[in-house]
Amino acid sequence: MNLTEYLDFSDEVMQGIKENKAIVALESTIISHGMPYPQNVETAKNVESIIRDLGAVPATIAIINGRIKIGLNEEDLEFMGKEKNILKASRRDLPVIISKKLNAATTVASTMICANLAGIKVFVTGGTGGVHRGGENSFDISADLQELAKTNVAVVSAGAKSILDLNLTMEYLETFGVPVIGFGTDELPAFYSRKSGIKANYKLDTPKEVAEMLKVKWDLGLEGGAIIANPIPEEYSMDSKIINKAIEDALDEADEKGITGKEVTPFLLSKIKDLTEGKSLKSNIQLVYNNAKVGAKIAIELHKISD
Ligand code: PSU
Ligand code: MN
Repeated sequence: MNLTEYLDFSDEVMQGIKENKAIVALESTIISHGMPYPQNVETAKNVESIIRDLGAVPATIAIINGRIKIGLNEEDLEFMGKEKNILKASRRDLPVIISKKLNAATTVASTMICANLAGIKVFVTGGTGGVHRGGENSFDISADLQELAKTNVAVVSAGAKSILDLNLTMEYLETFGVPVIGFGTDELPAFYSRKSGIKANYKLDTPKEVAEMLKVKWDLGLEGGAIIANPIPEEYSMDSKIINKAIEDALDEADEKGITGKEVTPFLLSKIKDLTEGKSLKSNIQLVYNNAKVGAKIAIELHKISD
């Protein structure tokens, strides 16, 4: 396959590749389905600036008119944040969305796929999908986990939120050989709060250590990604009682309304935001910024030691 048959690189990303800079992938589901307008676009732009200021190049990924965009310009970002009919594309959705020339935001899974096609090794987001609560009966297990098992892209996140069953998610990742690294912490962070009560697999303290780990993993042919779980800064973390109550109520409502499939995560995120009067959104934005800082540094370190 000729890459240009499907992929469009933005001028900025093209330039970055030419200048031999580290590139950092960013997803778009968080823009189109994870946050309301206009905070979504504002956040996306700020995340890109943080990455640029650290000397790496941001590449936000989305599907526009069936083209895989590696890097979005301002107009594209605005479109992804404002337009109502943007689909949500995970792995299974890509073939139809691309062949039918549709518009779609990419999830963690499909962003990993596109980043990998573009040769990008580090990807920054807020939170990944996982095994949902009750997943042992519903089989609601995000395709993100399978992607982490097979695609060589590292994902920097703030851990997983308790709309998921964190223990089942960790078990699943263990089975599929995906390392879950606590960045500067022994504990798996729980997205809105720093603590989950669950241990991460390993604690690594610096971007360099993470980069060295990734190099070893991929040098040895150990396919798949890794989760670099970076706790939300203390000052933005939420009281776990308040956030857990909001999560419980949102889960109950999703149940009553019979929400299933790919609607579940966006529904829960938006409910939680309403139930916390926007506090969860504030935390969500800040944790993404914090992940962007760590992700850019990891990408730079990895770029230095990659051939
Ligand atoms: N978790 C968040 N914010 C998000 C998502 C997850 O805190 O925006 C998005 C990501 O794009 C993730 C997707 O890949 O939801 C997972 O959806 P599902 O559970 O349907 O696989
Ligand atoms: Mn699901």
